[in-house]
Amino acid sequence: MQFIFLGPPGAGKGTQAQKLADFCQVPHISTGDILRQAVAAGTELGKKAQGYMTRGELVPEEVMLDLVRERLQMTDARAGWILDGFPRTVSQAEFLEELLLQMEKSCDGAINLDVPDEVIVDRLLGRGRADDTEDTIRRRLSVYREQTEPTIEFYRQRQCLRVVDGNRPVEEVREILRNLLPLS
Ligand code: B4P
Repeated sequence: MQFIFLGPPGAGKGTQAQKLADFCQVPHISTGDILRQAVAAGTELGKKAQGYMTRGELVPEEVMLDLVRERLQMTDARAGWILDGFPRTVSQAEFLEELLLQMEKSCDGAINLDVPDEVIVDRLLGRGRADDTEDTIRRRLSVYREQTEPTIEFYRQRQCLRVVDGNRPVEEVREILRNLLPLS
């Protein structure tokens, strides 16, 4: 089972991807979490990523592609995964498609959590992470519109896009997502 979470910052990707991964008993792979852990540990990866994250920009492609390739090839990911935060550009989506092909796997669904901008700003200001200041949130939203939104069309064309209303209580979104699973 391989699912991808798309959607704007604060749409609830991290929240729902974790729940779905627990339910399906596969790893929740969040590129944002991996980068934040690297920043906290002061690793080379963290040093490269920190400035981009604080400014609300995407971390460069050459860093992200190696990171995702290595993570998806780990033993615990063999039976499947829920991927959250990747792809964030069409070129990341093309990379993932090629990688899955090489690994003889496929994507079972790309879930786009749909949430209006005003709700996103309120949610993220309430969360209060280091990159959740109003200026950074606005920047992340504009980066999302320019660079990430085109990935929705990419998956629509491949007929694996599922659009889910993310502007509902957490438990309602969780139920909608469980009902998308082939085994439920
Ligand atoms: P991410 O960690 O992916 O963060 P996010 O998009 O802001 O949050 P998410 O949608 O997961 O929201 P959450 O569930 O937490 O990225 C952070 C940064 O890392 C990026 O800006 C970029 O710099 C870098 N990065 C990551 N991946 C990259 C890539 N592939 N390429 C380049 N750079 C990359 O929910 C947000 C809040 O809403 C929480 O407080 C939650 O409790 C609340 N919430 C969730 N669902 C709710 C609901 N249904 N109702 C009410 N509140 C809800």
